[in-house]
Amino acid sequence: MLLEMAESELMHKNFYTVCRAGFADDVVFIRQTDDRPDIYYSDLHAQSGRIANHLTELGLTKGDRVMVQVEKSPQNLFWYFACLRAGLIYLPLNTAYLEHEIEYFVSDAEPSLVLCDPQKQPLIDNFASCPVHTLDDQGCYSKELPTQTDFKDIECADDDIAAILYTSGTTGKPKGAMITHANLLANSRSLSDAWQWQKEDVMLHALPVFHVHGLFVATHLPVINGSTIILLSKFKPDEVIRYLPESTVYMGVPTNYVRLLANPGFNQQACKNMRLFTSGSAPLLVQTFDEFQNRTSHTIVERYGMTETGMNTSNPIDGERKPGAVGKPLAGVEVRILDDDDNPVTDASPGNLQVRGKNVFKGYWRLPEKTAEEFTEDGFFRTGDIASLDQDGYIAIMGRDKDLIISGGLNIYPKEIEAVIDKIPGVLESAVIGLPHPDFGEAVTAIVVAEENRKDLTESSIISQLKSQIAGFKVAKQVHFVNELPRNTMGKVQKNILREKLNPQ
Ligand code: MCA
Ligand code: AMP
Repeated sequence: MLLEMAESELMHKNFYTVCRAGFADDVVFIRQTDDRPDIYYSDLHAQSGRIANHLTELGLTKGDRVMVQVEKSPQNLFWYFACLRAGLIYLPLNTAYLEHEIEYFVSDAEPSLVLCDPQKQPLIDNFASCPVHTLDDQGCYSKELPTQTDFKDIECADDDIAAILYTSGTTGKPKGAMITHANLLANSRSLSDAWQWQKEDVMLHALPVFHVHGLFVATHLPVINGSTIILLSKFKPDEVIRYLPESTVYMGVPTNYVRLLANPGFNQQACKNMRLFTSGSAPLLVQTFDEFQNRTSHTIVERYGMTETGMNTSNPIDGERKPGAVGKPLAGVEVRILDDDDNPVTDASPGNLQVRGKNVFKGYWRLPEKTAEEFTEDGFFRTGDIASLDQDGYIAIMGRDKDLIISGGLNIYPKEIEAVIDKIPGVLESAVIGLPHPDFGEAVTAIVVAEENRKDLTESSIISQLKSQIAGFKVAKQVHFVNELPRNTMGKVQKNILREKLNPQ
C-alpha cells in the first residue's frame, strides 16, 4: 500500500513526481461531461510539462508565487500540477472574490504571475505589478504555450512550499497558509489508506478547486492512485445524479448532501455503484446523516480537516461510522484535547483540540509571530475547534473557540463583514453572527445600530452595499436593526445573546 513507501521518497522529488510514479499514461485522468473527449494521464504529463516550460521561460523560479483565479477546468488542474513540477507556489483564489479582496491577496503574496478569467484581467492589471495572463472557462490560455512537453521536474525538500491557501482570520485579514510538498504527500497517503482507495475508483468531482477539499482531497487521491476523475464544472444536483452511476466515490460539504436529498431523483439506483461518500468542511447534521442512510442505504463517512492541517480524522471504512462524530485520527496525525489551563481532558468533556503531524502546515506567509502563537512549544497546532473524545476514541467537534461562521462549507470571519458594514455612512456599529440555516448550515446575519433618523438604511441597502464590496457568499442573508448591542462588563459584544434572541430554541 501507499503508506509503506519510504517516507524519504520526497527528499529529491516534488509531490507531482511521486504521483507520477503511481499513474499509467493510458488511463483516463479526466472524464469530461457533454461528450468532450477523455483526457489521459499522458495528457496531464504532457500539458503540465508544456506549462512548466512556459513558466520557466517567463523567468519564474523556485518559490515564486503563481496566483490563480479561474473557473474550474481540466486546464486549471494542468496549471496546478505544472506549478508543483516547476517548484512554484500555487496560490488559488475563490472565483467569488471581488476587487478589494483580490488586491489584498496580490499585495500580500506578491505573485510573479496572475492567471485569471479574461473579464477580471483589466481590473487586476490596475494593481498587480506582475504579468496578468488569462485562462477562460473553456481552458483557453491567452498566450502561446511551447510545444516542448518534456520538463525536468524541480527537486523539492520536505519543507518546500507547494501552495499557499488563504484562510480568513479573527483579526479580519486573511492569512496565507504555507502548505509543503511533504504535507501533501503525507495527507494523500494517510487518506488513501484510511479510505482503502482502489486504482479502479472513479471520483465524481463537483467541488471547487480553490480549497483543500476540492484541490487536495478530491484531486490528489485519484491522482496519487492513478484513478479517473469525472470532473463537473460546479455542483448541480441533477448533474451529480446523472454521473453517480458511473462513479464509486463522491466527496461533499453538508450543503451538497442536503441539496441531493431534496432531489427526488437521488435514490438507491443512482448510488448503485458507489463505494464511498465522504462529508467535511462543516458539521454534518445527524438528521442529514440519517436521511441519507434511509434514502440510499449508504453511510456517509464524515471526516474533519482544516486548511492549515489537511485532513486530521475520519470515521472508518470498516467499523462504525458514528453520526455527529468525525472519527479517529488518521495515521501519522496526533490529536489531543486540553482544557483552558492546558491540562489534558481525561473524560468525554469538551476541550481545545490540537494536532501535530506531517500533515500540519509550515506556517502563515510572512507572519512569523502569528505562526508562533498558533503552535505550542511541543509543536502542536491550535485548531481553535472545541472537541470531545468518547470511550471508543471517536472525536466529535462540539463548537469553535474562534468567531467563525461556516456557510455552505465556506469560512466567513464576522470581523471582516463587520468592518465593511461599519464603514457604511449612518452605521454606528454592527455585529455579525451565524444563525442555523436549512441549506447553508449557518447563515450570515448582521445586526446593525444606525444613527437616528437614517431611514435610507434598510436591510436591502446594507445587503447591496455588501454585495458591491465582498464575495457573495459572505454577504449577510438577513439584516436586523437594534438600538444598541448587548455588551458584557468588559464592553465585549455578547453574540450569544444576539443568537438566542434571533433564534430562540
Ligand atoms: C454561494 N452562495 C452562498 C454560498 N455559495 N451563500 C452562502 N454560503 C455559501 N457557501 C450564494 C452566492 O453568493 C449567490 O448569491 C447564490 O448563493 C448562488 O451562487 P452560486 O455560485 O450559484 O452558488 P451555488 O452553486 O449554489 O453554491 C453553493 C455551494 C458552494 C455548492 C454549497 O458554496 C460550494 O461549492 N461550497 C463548498 C465549498 C468548499 O469546497 N469548501 C471547502 C473549504 P446571490 O444569488 O445573492 O448572488 S473548507 C476546506 O477545504 C477544509 C480543509 C475541509 O475540511 O474541507
Ligand atoms: P477551513 O479554515 O476552511 O479549512 O475550515 C476548517 C474548519 O472547518 C475547521 O477548523 C472546523 O471548524 C470546520 N470543519 C471542517 N470539517 C468539519 C467537520 N466534519 N465537522 C465540523 N467542523 C468541521
